[in-house]
Amino acid sequence: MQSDDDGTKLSLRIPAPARGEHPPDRVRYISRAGEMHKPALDEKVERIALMRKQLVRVIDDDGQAVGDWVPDLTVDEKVRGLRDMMLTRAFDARLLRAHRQGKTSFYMQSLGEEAIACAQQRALRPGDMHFPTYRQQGLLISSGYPLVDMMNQVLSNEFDPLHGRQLPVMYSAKSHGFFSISGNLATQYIQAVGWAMASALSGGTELASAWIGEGATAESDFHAALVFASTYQAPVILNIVNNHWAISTPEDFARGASATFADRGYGFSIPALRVDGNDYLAVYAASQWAAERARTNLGPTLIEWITLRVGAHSTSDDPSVYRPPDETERFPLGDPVERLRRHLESIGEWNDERHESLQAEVDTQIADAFAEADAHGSVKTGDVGSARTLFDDVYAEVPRHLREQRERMEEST
Ligand SMILES: Cc1ncc(C[n+]2csc(CCOP(=O)(O)OP(=O)(O)O)c2C)c(N)n1
Repeated sequence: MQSDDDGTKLSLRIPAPARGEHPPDRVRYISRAGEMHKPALDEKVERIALMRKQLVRVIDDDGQAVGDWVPDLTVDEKVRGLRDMMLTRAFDARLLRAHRQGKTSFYMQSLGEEAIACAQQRALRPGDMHFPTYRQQGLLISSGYPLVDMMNQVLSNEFDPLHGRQLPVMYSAKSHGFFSISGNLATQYIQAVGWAMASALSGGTELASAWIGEGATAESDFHAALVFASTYQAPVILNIVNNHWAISTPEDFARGASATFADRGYGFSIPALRVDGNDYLAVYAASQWAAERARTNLGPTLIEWITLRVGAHSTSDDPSVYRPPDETERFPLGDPVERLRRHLESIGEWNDERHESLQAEVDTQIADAFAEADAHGSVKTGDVGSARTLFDDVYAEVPRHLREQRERMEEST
């Protein structure tokens, strides 16, 4: 039908998911390892504009670390990185099993994405503050936070450090630079920028690191955060974890007509990189570069990490109804644990025997921690925190109406 003035009939582009099919370009613009130049920290944003369309990679197909972005890490530090990732993976596997055993009501794993959180944690300093999503347990694990405390939180037992205030997996650990996770997506992005601004205003030296999944970048909080970060040149790293799925929604929905999520930074004159998120060495190097920029008052850096959510979104999700069954095998960036392992092998510092022994050590650590947490009870045993503490730690002074509710609750129990 034509409009009154005989103009073109208007229409919208309505994204439609291709259920169970492989999109033709699962990862756009794959650069070769070592291909990308490492710019000076203060390089003008226009001169590195193409970095938002390319991909920083360090570990090549043979396991060698190549190019300008090779980070200055000792063999021990690389082995520690491998251990952090394997520990995170084993932690996830055990807690996923705990869900099947009815010991927790909910769990979210980070399978396939471990390098991003584990390497960035090691690249930053104590005192810096992460504002994570629910998929960055690797930050907390690599920081040395007690595994038993994390497990107590997930099992919702009496030793849960958060006393049942938060959904399982929504940790909070100020002492370990881990801001409370919010279930409301994207809120942490503006909080991170605000925290970074406060750090600078108070003459501090600590930077903030904001975390978001690619799907949640569609939230207006994400865009508001970029306005403030660029206007005030806040000392913040703006991480976007592009794991290709927002529950069942493919990444191109939130990306819209842009070629990449890193494009979002360019519009705000924020230097933006795309980085291979399954390459521990690339993640470490890019995080260090962004941290150095923030520490020397050169402002924010936006990094789109390319990875794949290998597992289900959460224990409430069944991905078999929407994703191709062989997606992981066909993912071109491989597995982060296997890639770092191969790198260590290729430089003569690793072999199957050492790998198996590290795996056994990690599995024992997780089994021991789980046994300790499980002994404190879980939702299955009913050894959960008392409802009487419901209003504690929320208000400096509990308001009258809540005091009355607590009294009524005590009378009825
Ligand atoms: C404001 C808001 N909208 C929607 C949801 C429901 N929700 C929870 S997780 C999720 C998907 C997020 O995907 P993404 O940001 O890509 O992160 P990922 O889960 O892949 O790590 C949605 C829509 C929510 N928690 N908060």
